[in-house]
Amino acid sequence: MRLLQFSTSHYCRKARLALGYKGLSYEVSNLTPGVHRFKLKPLVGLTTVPVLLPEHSDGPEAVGDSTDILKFLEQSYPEMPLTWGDRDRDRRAWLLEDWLDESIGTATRFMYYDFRAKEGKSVNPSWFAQTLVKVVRFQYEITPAGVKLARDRLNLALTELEQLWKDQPYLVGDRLSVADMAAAGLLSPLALIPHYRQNYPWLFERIEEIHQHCHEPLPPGLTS
Ligand SMILES: N[C@@H](CCC(=O)N[C@@H](CS)C(=O)NCC(=O)O)C(=O)O
Repeated sequence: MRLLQFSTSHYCRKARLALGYKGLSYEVSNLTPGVHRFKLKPLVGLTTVPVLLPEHSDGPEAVGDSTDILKFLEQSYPEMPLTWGDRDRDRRAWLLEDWLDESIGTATRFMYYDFRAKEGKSVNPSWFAQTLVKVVRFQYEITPAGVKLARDRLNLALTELEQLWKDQPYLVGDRLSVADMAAAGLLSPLALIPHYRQNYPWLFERIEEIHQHCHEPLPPGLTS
């Protein structure tokens, strides 16, 4: 199996967490931003990473979108399940997964690139890195008004996640699920932002534990 990715993408991290949790062996190909779309569009009709190439005669040639990758892995590799096969828990886990993917993953991107352009410039002040930050801010229309909406959305989300993770280390049921994979991957960019590190220590403890379960190296900011 091969994962087409950007090494820094939090959506790709989410897919790697699921692959790692299931103990599947795979290779990664790091695509070059910009030209990536010429490779991806003919494969899956999308221009975003991650894309999984199962490289298996029985399966599809390519699976695009991190949620569909998790669904594909769940169906094709039922060992180390990330769902239950029970209607209520599965529905809740996939609902949280979708919310984290569509709403929260976008909000963390806004906060992360706003930080990298301002007080977080020192993370990588090189001309190349700062140009990339500018391009991403332009591409996703990361404006001050959008950043404010993202901040409010994250505040609400973190209040809810704290409640869910307070009594037990799983968002749904009694073990890790697609919801935890999505949360740990898509909130990981916040680890570099001091405000979140100071105010939500429980979040980063949880992100670390999930990465350890999934044998995935820790995200920037959490690496010792
Ligand atoms: N909902 C998609 C989002 C993936 C996504 O936004 N990927 C970004 C990198 S973090 C990307 O490939 N951007 C490049 C582009 O839009 O051309 C998923 O879950 O896979």
